[in-house]
Amino acid sequence: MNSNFTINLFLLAAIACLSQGCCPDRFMKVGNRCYYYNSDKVDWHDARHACERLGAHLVSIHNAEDSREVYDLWKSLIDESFLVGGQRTYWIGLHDVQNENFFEWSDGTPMDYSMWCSGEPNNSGGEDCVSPLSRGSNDFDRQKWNDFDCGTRKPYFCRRSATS
Ligand SMILES: [Ca+2]
Ligand SMILES: [Ca+2]
Repeated sequence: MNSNFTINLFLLAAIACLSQGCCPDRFMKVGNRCYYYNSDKVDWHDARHACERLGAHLVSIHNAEDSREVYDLWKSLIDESFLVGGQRTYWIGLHDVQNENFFEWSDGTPMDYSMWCSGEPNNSGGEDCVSPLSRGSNDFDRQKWNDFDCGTRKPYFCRRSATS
């Protein structure tokens, strides 16, 4: 490739980064936030720590738009056949590991919104970690949450803010 062209591309990227904020390698930029999706299935605690090692946290959801943003990103990354089957959705940062039935976000943000599936959270057999269940006939219902066994292995979403 022509080296002037390469340098110009680099400058353009740097200018865009300075004006709108930057995301680290392997993160996807959505608005002023950076997302990292890993399709490797790990338990919730490993997912949490993997995000922290990247300077991020498991995603937290504070309104319907947050939820839709994460879900749409997930749908864009996966095979549509994965839409069936709760085991294939992703860990989010919500948990009641510390105090049963007291749910909190791993990034320390307040629990100010919820979208539980009907009958959930049910702590069935001791479930403390949350993921969309991906059950239902439409995209909104498929975003609704279930508490799972934290040892269940799932892909996960990390998020951090873009840096300026
Ligand atoms: Ca629980
Ligand atoms: Ca449950």
